Amino acid sequence: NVKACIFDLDGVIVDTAVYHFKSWKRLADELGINFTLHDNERLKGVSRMRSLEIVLEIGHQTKTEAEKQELATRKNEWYTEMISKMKPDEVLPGAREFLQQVKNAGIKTALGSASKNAGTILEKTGLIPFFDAIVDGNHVATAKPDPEVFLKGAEALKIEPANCVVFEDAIAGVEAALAGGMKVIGIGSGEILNKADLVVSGLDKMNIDKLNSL
Ligand code: B16
Ligand code: MG
Repeated sequence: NVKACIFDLDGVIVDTAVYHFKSWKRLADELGINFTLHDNERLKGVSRMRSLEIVLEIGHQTKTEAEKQELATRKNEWYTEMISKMKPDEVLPGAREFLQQVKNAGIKTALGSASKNAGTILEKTGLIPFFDAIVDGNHVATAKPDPEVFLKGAEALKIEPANCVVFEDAIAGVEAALAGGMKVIGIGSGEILNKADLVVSGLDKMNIDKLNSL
């Protein structure tokens, strides 16, 4: 008896990883760091500051706290410039349709994202009306794999964690959901997300029957 679905944003509902990559790449180029698309995998689901630290680690560079703030801000300015142009057709296949099915089934929905830019992305893609609650990087103190972001989502919906299902594409996110006592559906590869209760390649492969079969 699933009463709420909590969705991660990047990698589940939209693919903003490409914009994150372009802006981290631009910063890395300026710093003389060779940052590849493969390296970018390590940044998925991870906070902005931790992402910067990973980029610096790849380049064997150290920066002061103040320098890191400045670099993270610069990356975010390029990133927000790109996402300000996002359109509703950038929603991943099946995501809007599944959100609608969930709503029609009387199941509550929340967003549980690490991004501080989640509000802008939902607005530009026209997805705000699909969510009963939005919890993002602006509302949490601890990052995934800590369950805080999902527990806050459940609390906002007034649903017990045991009756919530989380949709996640990152290992840290799957761990966060399990740590919060929730069921989790992995979006992506079953090999990587092997702790999830079920793994599908995308929300286009989801339906209410699969949700209730958990
Ligand atoms: P921002 P999610 C995460 O979103 C991204 O996967 C991750 O790559 C990014 O660093 C993080 O948001 C923070 O984003 O810089 O916009 O605050 O997957 O948790 O929806
Ligand atoms: Mg994600």
